[in-house]
Amino acid sequence: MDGLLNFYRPWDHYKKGFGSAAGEYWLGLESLFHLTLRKRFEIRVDMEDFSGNKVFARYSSFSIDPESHGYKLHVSGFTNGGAGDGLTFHNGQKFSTFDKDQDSSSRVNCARKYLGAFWYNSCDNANPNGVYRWGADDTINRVGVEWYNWKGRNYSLKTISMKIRPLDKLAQSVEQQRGSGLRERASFLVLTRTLLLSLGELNETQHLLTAQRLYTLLEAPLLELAKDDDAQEAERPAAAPASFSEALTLYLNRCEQQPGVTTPRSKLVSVLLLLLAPVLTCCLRLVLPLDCNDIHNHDKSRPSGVYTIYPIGATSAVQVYCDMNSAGGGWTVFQRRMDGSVNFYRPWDHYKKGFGSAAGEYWLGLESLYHLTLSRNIELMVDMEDFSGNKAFARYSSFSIDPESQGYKLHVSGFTDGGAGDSMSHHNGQKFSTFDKDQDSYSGNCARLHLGAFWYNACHYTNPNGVYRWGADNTIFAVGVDWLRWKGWNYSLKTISMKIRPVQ
Ligand SMILES: [Ca+2]
Repeated sequence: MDGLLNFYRPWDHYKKGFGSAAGEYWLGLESLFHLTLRKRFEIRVDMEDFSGNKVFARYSSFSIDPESHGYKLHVSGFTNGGAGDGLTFHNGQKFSTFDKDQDSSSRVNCARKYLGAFWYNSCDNANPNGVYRWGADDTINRVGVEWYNWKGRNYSLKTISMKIRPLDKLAQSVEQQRGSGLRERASFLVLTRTLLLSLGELNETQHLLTAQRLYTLLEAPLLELAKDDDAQEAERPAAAPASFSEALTLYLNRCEQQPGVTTPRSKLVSVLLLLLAPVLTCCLRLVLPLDCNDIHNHDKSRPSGVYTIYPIGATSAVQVYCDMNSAGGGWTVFQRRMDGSVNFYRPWDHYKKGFGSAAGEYWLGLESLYHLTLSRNIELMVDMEDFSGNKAFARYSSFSIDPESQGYKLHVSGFTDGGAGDSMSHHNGQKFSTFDKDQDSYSGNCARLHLGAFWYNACHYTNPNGVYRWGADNTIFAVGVDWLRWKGWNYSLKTISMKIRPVQ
């Protein structure tokens, strides 16, 4: 739905599930198997393109076999909702991931070739777990979030969701209740998260955690509150509210009925603020550090971790990971890959503003980076690790980028080898490129060709924002998280982090 989550993942992730129910996610094959085990299920696939057109495909029968049978898919009874039949082609196929090839192609590993995970045949009519390519793109054939029968091989959908429900009526109503509970919880999480985002200070993960904590905190008292109010009114039967949303509605109605009481919405906000106070207080700082080096200089005992810095002044609070250990510490990390959780194939405005979570994978943002390197001498360190536990680094004594008006042009020099070799000097003097803003030195579009975003030349010696490919893979040339001088073009690193600090 938004291209925030990476879906190119190994078998155990697809087995257990990943992502967040409020956003992009995969439920997990094991849960799916158990859900469809005892009842007859139908499946509906809803999708939307980037022009706002919506269609669906529906199948009256859906189930999957247990893991011992490769979670084999059984789907039939197609009804066309405008999307065409993308799934019947996959009927009878086992589930395949890049590290567990159970597809029907003897020539290729479909998951590696089409950068997804699915009940691949040889290979697909639908690739819902492919790369979120933000619309039409035929640079690399068929790797997007594709539904062939509607938009062809090289159109990556804006949204797609696959949903199931039991055919049997009684079971259906139970399932609907359960579903509405989940929806209610999800919409509460979204609401609270939006509120928290407007308050600034916390990152995405913390917002979600806080929202979840608030839900837990508020659910019982509100149910209790609404129940008490009901009991006091003699003319009404004292029916206890059945759900959280019912309790919340009752509570807000009471507030509205009493004259002179603050409006329900502001009341809800004040309740949330009250509960948030400790969280916010601990985040407020007396000083506004520009970068991790400021924090490090203020107190050399502070450990590595997530801190708030202010690269563009008091209103520019942003969370970063500070490396307080490497080579004397005080490093501000502006790019980090470590577990393949975040999707890095994103448009210009995402790379300008930054994305991800400072506690995990993230990109700080070109605008912050520009301000951090402005009128100071800055050095760059790139730390990396392969899947065998080997570590290496490359260090550059000078690093800066130009403003957006100059395409955030890169200036990097003064290489010192920490075993990784020099893959950055090749990019010196290049502007930053994303798939939707080609400023590279190649006739084609390097970002689309290498599924990343970087100071591409023609095109790269390193692709730190490429596809997290979990190690060696030469199926598609140089699209991984590569560092040419250490592991070549077809080895996607386990971790890489790019960090800066003022020259000491
Ligand atoms: Ca170009």
